[in-house]
Amino acid sequence: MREATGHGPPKLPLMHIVRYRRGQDGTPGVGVRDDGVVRELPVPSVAALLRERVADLRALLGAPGDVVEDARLLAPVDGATEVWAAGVTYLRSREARMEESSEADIYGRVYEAARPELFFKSAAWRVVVDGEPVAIRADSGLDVPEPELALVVNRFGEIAGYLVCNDMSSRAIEGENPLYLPQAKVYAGACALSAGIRPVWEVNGADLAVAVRVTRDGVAVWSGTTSTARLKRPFAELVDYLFRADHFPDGAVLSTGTGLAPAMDFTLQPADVVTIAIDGIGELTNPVVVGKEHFEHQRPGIEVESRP
Ligand code: DO4
Ligand code: MG
Repeated sequence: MREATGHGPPKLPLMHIVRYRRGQDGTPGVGVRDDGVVRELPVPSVAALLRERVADLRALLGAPGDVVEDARLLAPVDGATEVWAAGVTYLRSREARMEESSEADIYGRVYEAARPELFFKSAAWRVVVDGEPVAIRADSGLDVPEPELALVVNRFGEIAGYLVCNDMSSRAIEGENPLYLPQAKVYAGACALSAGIRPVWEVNGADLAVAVRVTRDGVAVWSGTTSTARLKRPFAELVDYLFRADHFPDGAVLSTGTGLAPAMDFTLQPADVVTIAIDGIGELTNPVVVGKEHFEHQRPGIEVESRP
């Protein structure tokens, strides 16, 4: 894991699909970043890539165009792509929820049930990327990052790639009443994704090490590791349930749930720095802020600008 400073360019030595803004004229674009070099792709958006089948996406990525100098990486989703998340897919998440909740039984039941817990997490334009702040709600007193592997799914329901996701959560609000889940999970600065999509044909997502570290004044105050091999449900099952009763014309990101949760006496504080690393996928580092004020500049169709 690189130093969790929350600053500096994301380290992406492997091949990733990226969205970027050119330093020179500010024009946005989509490209392939390989060994630190971004080359442009002849498409207007990541959403356009997710309208293609995986075989066609692979062919497109095989022939990138010119090198883009001084590309600043943006959140890896745009258009009508939605971010969804699965819950209670690891034993550790089940245990942690049962400990925090006034309704412990429902978490035990959903862990065992055929139908997974799936919930809407974010519109594309609200997603923050590596280096930008994530938030804790001003009206919550118990807050955690949730380090998760996210599936990038095209409009046909095929897994096209992987991302690192931080599914920021208010344990206080969810724990008070599970019907408050949307408020615990969906608010300004609650969804962070790593900058680059790892193409599915380049990496096997089934047994990847997931690591989290939270630093406070440079000192680690919580860290943990797990593996995607501990996920209770196959990726295909999660995607199947997501696509059962809806269309995703620009594809979807489906975060697969957390296998890491701190003890109940831990809560995030402003100025903490959260770093999540998933082997073969990437890293995601975000400083923590409190409240919605930090996200006033976010607008549909306008990417989140980096803050100094
Ligand atoms: O049940 C509530 C949410 C669970 C979740 O986000 C997770 O397990 O990762
Ligand atoms: Mg989660």
